[in-house]
Amino acid sequence: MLGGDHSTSLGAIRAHKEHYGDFGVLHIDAHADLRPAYEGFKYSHASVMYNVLKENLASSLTLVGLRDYCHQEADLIASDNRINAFTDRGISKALFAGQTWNQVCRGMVNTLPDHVYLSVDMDGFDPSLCPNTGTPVPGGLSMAQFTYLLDAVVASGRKIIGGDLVEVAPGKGQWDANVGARVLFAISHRLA
Ligand SMILES: [Mn+2]
Repeated sequence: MLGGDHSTSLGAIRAHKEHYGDFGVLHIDAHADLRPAYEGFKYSHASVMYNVLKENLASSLTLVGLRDYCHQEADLIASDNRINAFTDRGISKALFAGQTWNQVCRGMVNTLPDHVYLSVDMDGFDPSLCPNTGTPVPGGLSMAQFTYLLDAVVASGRKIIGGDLVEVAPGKGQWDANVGARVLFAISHRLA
């Protein structure tokens, strides 16, 4: 599914639940998107994963690249055992201390059940790859880290049953769209 802002993933995930039953969500994003509401609106891009959990659409949620979140979201991450968070800070810390990207990815993959729905917010990447996305945040994944992670999911025997790419805003010169197209291509090649 190609977005649109991140609120659009909810419909796609509902449809996958109906068709596939149980799966976990691998959520790549600078944000947790776990707010009960944003400025009073319950179905905004900032609440999409809150709604996924609230509607019991996913058995687990694995957040990767998280680096901008509020206290309320941190509390939910700490208290809901369906949520596994790999913050940008935690990832960097592991890499700086000598862990390999392969080891870090294995930790992420281990949190996933057999069936995986992939939700990719463009702002999960380093902003040099998405300068025109709505809410860019310093830090984030490189393209190579992203494709390596997807390969690690597939190599583990898990199946990526579907996915989405959201929050791509072309901007002047179309650079974000160029990257977005390549991200979409990378996802499509790894679907079960
Ligand atoms: Mn998002």
